[in-house]
Amino acid sequence: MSKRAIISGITGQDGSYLAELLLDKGYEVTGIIRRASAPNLWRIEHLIGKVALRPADLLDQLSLMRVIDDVRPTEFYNLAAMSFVPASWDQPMLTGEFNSQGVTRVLEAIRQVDLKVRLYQASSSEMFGKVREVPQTELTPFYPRSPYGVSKVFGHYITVNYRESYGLFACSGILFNHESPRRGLEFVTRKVTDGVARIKLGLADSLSLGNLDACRDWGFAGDYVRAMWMMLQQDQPDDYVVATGIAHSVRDLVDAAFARVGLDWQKYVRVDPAFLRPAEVDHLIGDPAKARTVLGWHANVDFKRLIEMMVDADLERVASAPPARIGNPA
Ligand code: NAP
Ligand code: G4F
Repeated sequence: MSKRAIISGITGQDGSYLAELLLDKGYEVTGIIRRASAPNLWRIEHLIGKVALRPADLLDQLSLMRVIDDVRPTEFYNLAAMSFVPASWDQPMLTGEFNSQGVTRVLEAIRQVDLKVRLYQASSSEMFGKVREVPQTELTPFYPRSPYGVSKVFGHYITVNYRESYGLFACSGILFNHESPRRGLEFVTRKVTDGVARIKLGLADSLSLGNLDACRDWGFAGDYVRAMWMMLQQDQPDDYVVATGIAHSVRDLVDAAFARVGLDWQKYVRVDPAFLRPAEVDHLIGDPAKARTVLGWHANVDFKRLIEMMVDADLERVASAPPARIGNPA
């Protein structure tokens, strides 16, 4: 009998890659989508007809219970979240509803309907914030620096708590930044690669950014969803850091992206204080030793290849898009 998985957040970057991976492995995949006034399926258009889509929302307990009861999944991947850090200062309470209580609702739904469902919870390196040690491991204390980071700490510990209280097979992946051509345009990697494509094609003459000194451990989303699946195939539930172990600054990112199209970034990039954050996470670098040893996971795509892949995809998309549709191809 084929395995059944539910993915919350299937319309997001990670959800789309995870759906592809699970379909390849023979899973029946159901994606949770929330109602929007306009279609928001551009990342999974190629999967329509291969995945089932069901309406539910992290804000609505009964909708989660109903979908679990109907589908009876073997695995539930909770990827849905308000994931953009700056927006969490604008809407801290809603961020908590999605990323903290939303996780509790998923856990409760599983507990009430079928305790055997295995759960993956999308925890984040943003929880390390003002880092207490370098590199960060599963044992590094958290010091979140944004409402988003705080909300994810709650989501992380409530998952641990349900594992310890009720014996739920629940794993948290503490994933460091991971990117792809499907990344939202507001995140710095995609903002830069999209900006480079527009400048190269003569559609823009500058790119405004915030803190160029911030460092992140950037990997490829396609590699990271593999780690999510691996966690749920183990004999015991546990938490894992997923990272490349190599950090780069935003300045390195800009340099690599402009170099891909033969331009000198210093002629185009402006620093705009509007993109600085009330509190910054200066430097994240993860130690993926446990994921490597226990899961056998490793990243296939390095930073340079990732940025080249994203620049190339944005060049192609911007060059072929009619003017009104330049942006996310929704
Ligand atoms: P993303 O592209 O922003 O996708 C977020 C998804 O969550 C979207 O499908 C969105 O649906 C859905 N969603 C938001 N609120 C919802 C709600 N109330 N009910 C149901 N669905 C809701 O994020 P991502 O980059 O794929 O990240 C996936 C998860 O990993 C998130 O939890 C994120 O916080 C976490 N994470 C990401 C990274 C990273 O570097 N990408 C690193 C660590 C952790 P709509 O399409 O309707 O908006
Ligand atoms: O790309 P970012 O917006 O990602 P951030 O804040 O690290 O969060 C992402 O990774 C987390 C994992 O650590 C996830 F949990 C979270 O959901 C999300 O996927 O910003 C990266 C860095 C920051 O230090 C920011 O200050 O880039 C710096 N930056 C500089 N200029 C900018 C900009 N970020 C954005 N978004 N836009 C800029 O213009």
